Amino acid sequence: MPQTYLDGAVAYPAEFAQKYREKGYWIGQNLSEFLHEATEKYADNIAIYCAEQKITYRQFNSAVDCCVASLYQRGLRSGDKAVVQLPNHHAFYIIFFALIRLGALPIMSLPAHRFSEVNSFFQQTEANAYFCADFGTQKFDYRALARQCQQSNPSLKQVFVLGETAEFDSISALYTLEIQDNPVQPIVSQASTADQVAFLQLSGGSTGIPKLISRTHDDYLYSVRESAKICELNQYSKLLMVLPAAHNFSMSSAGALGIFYSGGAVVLGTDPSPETSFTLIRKHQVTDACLVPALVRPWMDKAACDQDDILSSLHCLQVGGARLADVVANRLIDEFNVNLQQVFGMAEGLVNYTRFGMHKDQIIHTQGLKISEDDEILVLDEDDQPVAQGEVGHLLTRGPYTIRGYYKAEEHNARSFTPDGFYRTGDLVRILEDGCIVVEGRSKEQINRGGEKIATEEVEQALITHPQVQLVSLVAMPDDVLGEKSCAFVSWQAQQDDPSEIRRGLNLRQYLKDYGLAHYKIPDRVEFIQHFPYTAFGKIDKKTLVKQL
Ligand code: AMP
Ligand code: DBH
Repeated sequence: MPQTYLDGAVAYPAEFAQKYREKGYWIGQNLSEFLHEATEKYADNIAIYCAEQKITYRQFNSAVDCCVASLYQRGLRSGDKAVVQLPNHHAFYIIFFALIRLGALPIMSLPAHRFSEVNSFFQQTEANAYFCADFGTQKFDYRALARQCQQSNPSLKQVFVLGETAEFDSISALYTLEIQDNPVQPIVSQASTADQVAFLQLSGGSTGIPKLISRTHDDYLYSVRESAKICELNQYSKLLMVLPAAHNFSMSSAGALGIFYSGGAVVLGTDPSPETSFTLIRKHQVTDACLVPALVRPWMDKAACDQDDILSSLHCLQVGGARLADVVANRLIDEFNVNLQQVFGMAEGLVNYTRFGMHKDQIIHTQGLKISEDDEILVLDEDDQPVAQGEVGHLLTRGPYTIRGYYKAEEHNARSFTPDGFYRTGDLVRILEDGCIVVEGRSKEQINRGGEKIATEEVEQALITHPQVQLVSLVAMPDDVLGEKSCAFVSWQAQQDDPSEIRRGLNLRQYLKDYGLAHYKIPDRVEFIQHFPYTAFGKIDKKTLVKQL
């Protein structure tokens, strides 16, 4: 392990690192150099469209330099850590690259996160800075969240706000998008070397709070370059970004970084509705878009209603994050003439894509092929033995861009990784003869609500803090639109003036909001029961609960 590797991050074993370098996967470039290279090649191309603003690569890179100097002036240093929770706005990319160029570590929070999650990021990392919006697009006051986090985390010294700053520092004051006659002298890059951790990505979490995923420059950029090739991006590509920008899919599959690698443009939108998205697609002649399955139907409905052939105008529509129903994939291709690409990935690493030249059946019924021939894939049964070819089993993986352990999670890592470094993804898959992977379900306790992952244990732990809740269990229920929704089974300690069950359910949901859980984690349904079913081992039997739905 390199001596200076970030504390708490699990490094790749030396022999694997050597192999990945020899094979040309890891090229020794860090993300700061990556942006410099893009700027040298594509200086006058537009990199980002954000509302009425157009930002060239030259402006982008100089804004990053300017931001590095400002952050340095305000006391941020190499080795610092910062939780970044910003809406889809150019500030997000500028802050991300500025922190990296400064040698500080961004922690990629999503706008939907609330106190429970954001606070846990500070607790786990002792981050000393927080970048947030005033209200973002969610009518939620992130400055109040900042104050709450400051109270419980003495490490948090600096808060930077986009918009109305209140008592905090201003993000807009950190940089300008104008090219200056006398530019700020850029601070010599303090970015970590390519083999070191570049930033912390988040998992949807399968137990408790989301886990932190340390990604190195080398491994991340390998996946970005290969993804950009698979997605056939070039300097004329324009990618619509209406999913949260910090998500791993949005960042790297091929995402904004794939676009920056290719010299194309990211078109930012803060709302994924078809109305807003179609307007942006038309205005900017967008070529590519990435969506979660839950957004596909409203997009199709709007296009059908308006007899609009906008979807077929795209070079590619990517869908990933949760299983896309085969019938929907079929409709996209047959009725809407879409060049569809399914994307099955995870912030931990492994990403699979259907390829453009594939047979229609492969694009509709599978989640495609892995990126790298050195993505090692195992499909195992309950006893960790390989299943027969084509059979369903647990997916485990190891490779040149898949982590070897979560950040500071030794105990959990012992369960989620095999001793020889395979990641237990928790997904149930099947590998077809042509090598394509099909996702059949999940074995881990996670609900996938239209691509937003809910760790059941986290919501259960929040519910159980309610004084009248005795026992809880959160399960997935099938949903036509979102794929899955959540239902909480609750046993309730009755009191004399107990409200009706409906009122109780409403109160519980409000309780969870006040507790600080993200909105998408609040159970869609609450069922009150007297007795829980148990397995032979004495655990609550979720399978039987699901049957009661
Ligand atoms: P995370 O570990 O939070 O990054 O979430 C990754 C998980 O999302 C995967 O392990 C899958 O369970 C799920 N997922 C992502 N893409 C797809 C897809 N195209 N089809 C089915 N499940 C998916
Ligand atoms: O769901 C995911 O985490 C995901 C989906 C598609 C992902 O991380 C990715 C592509 O890179």
